[in-house]
Amino acid sequence: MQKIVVLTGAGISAESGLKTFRDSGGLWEGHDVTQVATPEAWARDRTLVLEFYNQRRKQALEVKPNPGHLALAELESKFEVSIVTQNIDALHEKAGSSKVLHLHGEISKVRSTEDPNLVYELDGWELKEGDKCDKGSQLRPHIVWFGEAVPMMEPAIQEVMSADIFIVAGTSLVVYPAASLIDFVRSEAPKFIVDPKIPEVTVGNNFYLYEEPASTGLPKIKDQLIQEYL
Ligand code: BV8
Repeated sequence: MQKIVVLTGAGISAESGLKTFRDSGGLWEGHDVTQVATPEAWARDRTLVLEFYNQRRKQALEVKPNPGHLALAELESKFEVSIVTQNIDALHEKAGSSKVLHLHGEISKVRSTEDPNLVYELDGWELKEGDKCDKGSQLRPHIVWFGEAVPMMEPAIQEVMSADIFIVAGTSLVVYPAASLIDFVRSEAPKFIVDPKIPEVTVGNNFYLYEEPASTGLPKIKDQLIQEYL
């Protein structure tokens, strides 16, 4: 069975109603995301960071997958499909994708500030000051902040290197090391990208370009793959 590996970003969740980083000019309620999603912000203003993620968690719990997520889930009936997402929402899982690697963490999870191996599913949307792990330390979002290492990068590279077919959907390829994953695709693997604003770095890099939203582009790619690669 041919293996498809898909790298997704905030753009695939845009039509489900979740703002992308670039859309809002990288701002949330006037705050620069790269200044709020950091260990320094957590040390300086924990309440602001808790509120930032509580608001996004509340939203993420309410939204539904769109035809882009669903097309990727449907491909599992004909191909082995492995999703590497930069997103912290659970829309791929809600759409039915069974193999999802979250490079930057998951909004529904929280972890101990004392022992990073103590990870919990948060019940509901709100994580509060004083919510503690079993060892008595404050819980934090189980998210990779800017300036923090990306522990899932090695497994993600292995996935991309094993791809027979590679798809990029809804990412500006600005954030590293995630963006460097496109350099690990085998030269013989066909590459597809779907984005209304195709990132510069992929132009002339022999990607099949689908300059349109994921909700229409991914169903088209799905049909093309079934026609040409089965
Ligand atoms: C690290 C969790 C070292 C948080 C995230 C200068 C140059 C280069 C790199 C750096 C630099 N300065 C610092 C760095 C490193 C930094 C980085 O890359 N910064 C960027 C801002 C330049 N990276 C890091 O800090 C990483 N860590 O380097 O650590 C280290 C090593 C060892 C030991 C210690 C330390 C950690 C990065 C992870 C940060 N966390 N997420 C949270 O979400 O709150 S990243 C966050 O931003 C998201 O997860 C996502 O990954 C990223 C946003 O990217 P996209 O998903 O691509 O979203 P974006 O809005 O940019 O693009 C959307 C795309 O969709 C667009 O192309 C748009 O056209 C398209 N679109 C819109 N609508 C649709 C659509 N597509 C399809 N359909 C549609 N309908």
